[in-house]
Amino acid sequence: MKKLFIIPALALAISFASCGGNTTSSTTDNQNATEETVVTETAETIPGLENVTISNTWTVEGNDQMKFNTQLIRVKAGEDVVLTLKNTGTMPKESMGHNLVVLTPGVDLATFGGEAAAAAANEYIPQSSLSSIIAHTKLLGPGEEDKITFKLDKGTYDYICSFPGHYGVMQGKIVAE
Ligand SMILES: [Cu+2]
Repeated sequence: MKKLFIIPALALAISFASCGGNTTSSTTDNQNATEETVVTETAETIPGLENVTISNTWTVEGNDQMKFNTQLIRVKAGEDVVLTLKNTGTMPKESMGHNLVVLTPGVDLATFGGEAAAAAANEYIPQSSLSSIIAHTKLLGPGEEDKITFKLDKGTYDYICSFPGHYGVMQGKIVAE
């Protein structure tokens, strides 16, 4: 539910940014927020990126607390990335299944999340948005794992779990450099 607030706040921040330089002191906070938002899109300045080792082999775990244990991944662009997702939980797939979906840059997570939630028949991989998906694992029940291989151009990519209600907290970034 929190993200329902965050999205309008972001839109507000962006609209302030487009107002140009003639802003009053009352908009300073919004400007600062906007700068931080923009900065996170730049690979070199993602907070904590310097602490992440570049590797093209990763294992990410999803659990019953609806969390990925890894939220920042760093890879070499143009080479195979081998990513394994493990569901370390014990809750049934029907109520706490997890997948990992790597999205193309610029995809709106809320829009995609909504389409995914409506795609129960296809394990929450929306056929209408396949062009937004670079790679995805299967939907995993407790104790299951799946390995996927894909390549990325240089850039920053979001990944999410597309099980309904999960993407707001189960999300991370892959930086390919
Ligand atoms: Cu999930």
